[in-house]
Amino acid sequence: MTSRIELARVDLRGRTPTAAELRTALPRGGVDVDSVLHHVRPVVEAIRDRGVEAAQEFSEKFDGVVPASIRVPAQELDRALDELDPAVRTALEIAIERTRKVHADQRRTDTTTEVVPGGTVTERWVPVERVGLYVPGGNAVYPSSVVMNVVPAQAAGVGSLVVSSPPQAQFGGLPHPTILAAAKLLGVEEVWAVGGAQAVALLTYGGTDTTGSALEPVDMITGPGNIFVTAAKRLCRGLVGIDAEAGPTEIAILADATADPIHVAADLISQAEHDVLAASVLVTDSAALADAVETAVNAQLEVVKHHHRVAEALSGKQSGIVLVDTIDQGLRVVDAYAAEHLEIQTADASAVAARVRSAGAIFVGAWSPVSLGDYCAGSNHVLPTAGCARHSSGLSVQTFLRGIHVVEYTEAALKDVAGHVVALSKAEDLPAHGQAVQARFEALS
Ligand code: HSO
Ligand code: ZN
Repeated sequence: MTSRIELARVDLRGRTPTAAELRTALPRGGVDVDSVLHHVRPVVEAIRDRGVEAAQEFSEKFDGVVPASIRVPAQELDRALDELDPAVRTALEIAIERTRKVHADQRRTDTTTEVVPGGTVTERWVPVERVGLYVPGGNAVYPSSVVMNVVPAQAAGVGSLVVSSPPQAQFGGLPHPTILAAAKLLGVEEVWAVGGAQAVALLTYGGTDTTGSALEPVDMITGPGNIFVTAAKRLCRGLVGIDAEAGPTEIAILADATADPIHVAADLISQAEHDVLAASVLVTDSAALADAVETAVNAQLEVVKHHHRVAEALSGKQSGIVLVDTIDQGLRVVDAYAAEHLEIQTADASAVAARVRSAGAIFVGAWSPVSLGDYCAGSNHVLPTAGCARHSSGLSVQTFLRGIHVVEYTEAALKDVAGHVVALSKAEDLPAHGQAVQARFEALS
């Protein structure tokens, strides 16, 4: 018998808080990335200055093992795939197929706009050249995250992809075999056995492996990681592009009295399983549902494998139940919260979902749980956390594309607009700008 947990309650019934007030009233955690920057900066600088030699020292210190070669030999990728559990292989193949289907539809086409006769602007979408995908070790092994990062990059046309994951002592200094197998299944041939902040730095600066092969720096780094990985991304940003600073996972569920409390409880628990800092929030207009969910959570906790992690996440200040008067008010709450994952479990869930403005991904109705999206829906599971869904989207083909404007004007078209360029350049006290246009039409005086 384990002790009963209580979900914190925020009672908004009879109140009309503004969006700003809601943001502070709602349960939300937070990770203080700044607080570890001083630990991470020396790691990044050591890799910048001493490359692989320093990376190997950090692997020994933090992972307790030094890989023979940071570049994982090709035969190890083959072996990992050969030895992969067939049921997992089939599931990964289904996940890859569905994710590819959705992401193929995200591809952009170039557009050419004829602004005036003889003056065009073309927007050309060009993939990032080389991308590093970080895959964490630690609490869980995430081959699904390999799929979610690699598929959009490949669909965008990224030519060169490297996966980096911590070396593991129990696997002789190689990354987890399921990660190697997932990379191979996706056609990624370059995998490095390096993790943590040192992986982010090595992807940024590159180096030469102990076997003499070059570890080429990347242009962009994507993929989740712990606070140290996030801090390293923050320090390397600029030299490389990054996807986002991923925080602990979040689920919010907007539910009414028609929802099944057992399903709601199971979904809240499912994301709490990731991390003691994960957030699970129920927003409901039904006090009876709130009570039933709390009872169901406690019943299910008795049999949950990662009991301590889940119980800590659910009883943390970042999780809880928000009581509202109506689903309309609930919509204002979930918009202000801007969850990474938002489930709608109400009557007429599609209509309610259509009114949501802010969420990383929305899961509609009783048969679309977040775990489906984590693996096999076809959607991407790398999503904005910590309220960033108010301004950002999840990983997509677009993440890996750069839009380049290509400007092409004829002499006549330039001449026609020259006076306006000159006027604006004078207004900004940058007359040489105007002169660059005028010089084409009159001799310099
Ligand atoms: N829910 C996580 C993704 C994940 N779940 C991977 C299971 N494996 C963040 O969206
Ligand atoms: Zn998950």
